Amino acid sequence: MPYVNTKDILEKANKEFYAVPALNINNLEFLHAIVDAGVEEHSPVIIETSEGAIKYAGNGDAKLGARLFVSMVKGYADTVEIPISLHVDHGKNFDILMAAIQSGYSSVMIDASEYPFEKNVNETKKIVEIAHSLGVSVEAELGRLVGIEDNVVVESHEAALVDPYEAKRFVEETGIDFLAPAIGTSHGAFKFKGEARLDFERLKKVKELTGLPLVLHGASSVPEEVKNLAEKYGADFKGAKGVPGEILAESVRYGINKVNTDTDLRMAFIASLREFLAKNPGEFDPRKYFKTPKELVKNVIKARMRLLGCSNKA
Ligand code: TD4
Ligand code: CA
Ligand code: ZN
Repeated sequence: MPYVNTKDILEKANKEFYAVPALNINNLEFLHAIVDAGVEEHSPVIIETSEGAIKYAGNGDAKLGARLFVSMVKGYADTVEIPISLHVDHGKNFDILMAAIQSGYSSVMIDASEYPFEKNVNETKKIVEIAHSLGVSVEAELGRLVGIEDNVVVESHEAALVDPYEAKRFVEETGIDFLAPAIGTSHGAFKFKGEARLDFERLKKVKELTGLPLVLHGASSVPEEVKNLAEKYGADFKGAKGVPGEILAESVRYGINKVNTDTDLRMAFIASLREFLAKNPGEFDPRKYFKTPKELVKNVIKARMRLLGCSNKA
């Protein structure tokens, strides 16, 4: 069961009340770790790439990056038994979205959430029309992630979070396939100053009014053991704090089906790489020094798959 539409993975998750992690990559090594985790857990896998990742992979050329990612993921998917999809994360640039759709991505996120409601609807609709005509599914976002998004500081006030009645209208007017409602998370390693808290009342209401598969952005947990390992070998991650596992599990009970995760993978990789290099100062073969980082990234993903309930759902 190789390369599939993200919508198929998420509609099954929605029906059966679990979530699937959507895992960001920039290069081949993280893809290895993700696919190995999916195979070992017998879990479906969603790979996602930001616009920055697409440009990076194409060495500055987004069209090339999109083509390379599609051939890498499709080629890889053909060799395994689990369903794998490829998604554009936080798409804002029309040309990059078109390049991804035309290259064969299985889904895209159009992120026009910084605009007023009507403009968000119109921008999203435009992408839905093109994407659906080519069998590509679409995610959109309502509200803003708390913290810094698009270089704008978003305070943790109500206005930044999703309005459930707007969500219902948004879904009806745009025809999107899955929705990311802002409920209090943020990207990166520093999510909460005090106690971690998400707005589950809002989440429940959005689910009740839309019924769609829902996406949680900024969902990394910053595992204590990963943070400690990195700091033992020289990293400075003071104050780093993620969404605790119990809160993620609770969000799945209230209707989250896609859990976006990038920071945890980056941190696991760097923690293990620091350790390896500290212990093997003479090593300079990338195939050797990337081995333990890939292993730790894989283990972090496997733990997440078990937590979200997608193990053995492939
Ligand atoms: O959407 N994401 C991943 C964000 C990826 C950012 O990529 P660039 O650096 O290329 O812009 C998430 O919601 C995951 O958030 P988290 O930081 O919690 O893993
Ligand atoms: Ca946004
Ligand atoms: Zn995100």
